[in-house]
Amino acid sequence: MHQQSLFAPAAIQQVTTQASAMSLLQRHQTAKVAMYSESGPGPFGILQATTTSIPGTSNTTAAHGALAFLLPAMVLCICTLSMKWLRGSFHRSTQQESMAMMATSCAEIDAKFPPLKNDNALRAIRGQPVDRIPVWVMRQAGRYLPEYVEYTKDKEFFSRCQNPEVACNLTLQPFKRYDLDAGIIFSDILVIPQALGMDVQMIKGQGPVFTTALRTKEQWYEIERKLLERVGITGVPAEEQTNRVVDMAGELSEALHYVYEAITLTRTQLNGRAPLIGFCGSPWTLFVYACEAKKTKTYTEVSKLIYGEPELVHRILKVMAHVCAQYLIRQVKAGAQMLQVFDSHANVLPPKQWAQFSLPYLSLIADIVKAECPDIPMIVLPKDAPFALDFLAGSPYDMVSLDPTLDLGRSHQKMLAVGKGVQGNMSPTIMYAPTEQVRELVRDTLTEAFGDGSALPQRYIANLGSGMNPDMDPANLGAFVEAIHAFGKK
Ligand code: 1CP
Repeated sequence: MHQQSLFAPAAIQQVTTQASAMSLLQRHQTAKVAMYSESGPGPFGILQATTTSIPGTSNTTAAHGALAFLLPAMVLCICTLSMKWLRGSFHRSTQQESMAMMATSCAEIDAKFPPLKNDNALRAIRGQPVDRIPVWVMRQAGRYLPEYVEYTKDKEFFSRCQNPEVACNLTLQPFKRYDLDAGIIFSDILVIPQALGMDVQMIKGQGPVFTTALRTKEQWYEIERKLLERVGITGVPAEEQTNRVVDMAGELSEALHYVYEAITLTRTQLNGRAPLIGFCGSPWTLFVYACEAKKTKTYTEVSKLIYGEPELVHRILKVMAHVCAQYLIRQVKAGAQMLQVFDSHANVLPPKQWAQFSLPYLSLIADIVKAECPDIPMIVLPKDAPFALDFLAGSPYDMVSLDPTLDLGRSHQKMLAVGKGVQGNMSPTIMYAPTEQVRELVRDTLTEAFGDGSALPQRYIANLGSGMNPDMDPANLGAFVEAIHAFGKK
């Protein structure tokens, strides 16, 4: 297996150097400041002008002294300003502060549902002891199951997501076969662009296709204008639209009521068998889909925009992040017991650009969600972007879902050291092995990562590094789940 370096690449070391001057701030906030420092013109232009002078290359002692005195204050000030920009208007910050005071605990929501009989996945995220290694897999509801194919043959993809009863049945299907430790609500990450007014179709053999690619400022202004119109606000100058949309993100996310209904129904019908996972796509990933409009190998259009029009991209990402956060909060209130944010297109960006265009928005989502629902466990999946682990060690997420290129044992140790956990990361290709060999492969991977199983690993959830494929044998998922559960049992 490829050995991922435990040493941070240069971009991360730069972040760390700058962060050391900011001990007054939380780690993830410091990381954000450093990340913004090279985001070019736009909302973070001021950060660029200031933080690029940080590294301490000045020749005179006087300058050093002044810098040492001024730097923390300057950075604190800049950080506050940039956070204000990300969070929306000053008015919005005040609104969020009062929201935090009315925070909803998971216990309040739990009281409305059947008691949870298997809480191993939640215990793992919280760092509590588990009875067995918890396991679930991505796309556990999907086309590899004959009953899924049969049940969905006359139902268009998004109509399945929009019908709470159908979404509930699909979520529960894999539980009839497997002893899973979590279920993920049947939906799709692309329901958010749809809720923002974009037309997305799921085309057989092609995947998601957007009727109109989102590539210009004018298109985005029009989307914002229509969103505001939907909530009864008209006549706002284009430059002020973004903050107004951010202010209305909660109301706008009500368009996804069918997901919340599906969650409430599914959690009730799961009857405490395992926790239910709510999810969304990361703003970056959603933007890639909207901008490219259809499958691409080159990511030409989105790359042109991040380098050519970073301000526009940040503007779009900011709105998406606020809508994602409000969407997740509503999923929790509807009954979701843990959350996962899929940054499925993390691999499109080099580390430095990922730190500018994805990480701040991932962090913003978790900050907003946790201000409202402080004890909700949150997992983030930076797909095929092993470098992201170092950045996420300082983020508000509780657990990082690893891709198969990362060394499981070392990544686990690294995250344990910062009070976080890991999920994953077995290669989905093991599902193509003969069934007996699947068991061996699981056993070997777990032994290599965690020893002989005399003590079960803390803060670990087993999963594949990415989702089940339609041509995988359902029997092999059964063997996978059983082998995970057998680990450490004599
Ligand atoms: O008809 C079908 O079965 C189509 C396959 C399928 C399924 C089962 C799609 C199309 N979406 C889903 C449901 C889905 N999507 C779930 C719930 C089911 C479960 O996991 O048990 C979840 C969590 C998703 C999330 C999702 N959708 C992601 C993130 C996960 C990942 O794979 O990175 C992404 C990228 C999508 C977009 C998407 N949905 C579907 C396709 C074909 C795609 C494009 C994938 C790509 O670009 O490679």
